[in-house]
Amino acid sequence: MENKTYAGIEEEYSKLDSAKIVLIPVPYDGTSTWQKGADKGPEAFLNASENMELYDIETGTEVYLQGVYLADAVTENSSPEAMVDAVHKATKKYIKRNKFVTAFGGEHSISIGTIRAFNECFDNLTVVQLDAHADLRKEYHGSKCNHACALYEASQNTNLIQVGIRSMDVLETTVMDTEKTYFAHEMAVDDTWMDSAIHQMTENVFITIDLDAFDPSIMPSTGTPEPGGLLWYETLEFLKQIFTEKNVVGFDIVELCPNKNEKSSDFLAAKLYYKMLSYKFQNEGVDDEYDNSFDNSHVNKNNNSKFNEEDEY
Ligand SMILES: [Mn+2]
Repeated sequence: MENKTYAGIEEEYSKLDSAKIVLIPVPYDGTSTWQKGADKGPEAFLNASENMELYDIETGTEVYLQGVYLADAVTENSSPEAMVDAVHKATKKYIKRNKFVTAFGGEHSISIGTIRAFNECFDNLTVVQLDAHADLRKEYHGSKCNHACALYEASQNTNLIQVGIRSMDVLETTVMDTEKTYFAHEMAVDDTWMDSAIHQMTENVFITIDLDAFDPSIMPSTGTPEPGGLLWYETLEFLKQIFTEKNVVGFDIVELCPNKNEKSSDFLAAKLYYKMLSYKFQNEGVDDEYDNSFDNSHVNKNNNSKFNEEDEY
């Protein structure tokens, strides 16, 4: 990837030591079943980000001043399992350095690694998934790390809330918690879904956005577009409410499948990412010290701690 800094920001805002935010690109597309191309997502997203205004009108902030470190891309692709391990490791490394960690895919299976890391580092984690597809298969095409399985693990060990769902296999109904699932056809006729979903969240929230959650009219460049998706302002309203009321500990955005003749999707992804950072840091001064609320005492106190296996960071 040619991009040296995120959004072309000056070097002083892009250094790991001082940056509060870390962005991990994961250009992985090993298991997609229909249209390939999500491996080109991070580059298209970064290129679009370089052509974006860095002042956010709504919050009146320039969030890049908080510092954004563009990490080395995770390029491990020898197997879906090895990719997930590499993403898990990179994510955890930066969480432990007290950063606000974000990732950009790549297909949705990368989120198995990010969510696993956040779930190990934060108590009572809620995962909010915006997605057209349930992604709850336990195994698909011989792997537990297929994109169709992206949220199975989270369904078993986190408080998973699924939003925008409009496509799934009948077998997934046996895994799905319908009390915490907001189907697109119901959201279309019910304006209480946002409050209801937020009410079900614990304090620590990780957000995973599969861009196919959006309606294909505004987000056509994704591997498996589905009609009847989320629109821009309702999505921002929902996200803003989560960032305001909860402790969002990190997020990832996946499944941008760029098309050289259709650039608006790349810009939507770029703007969405920047908006989420703007909401996260809107009340934080540039000189305030960031505390990602990860408690290092977990690591040192207890020798049986789940952090011991790979503390070499
Ligand atoms: Mn998905």
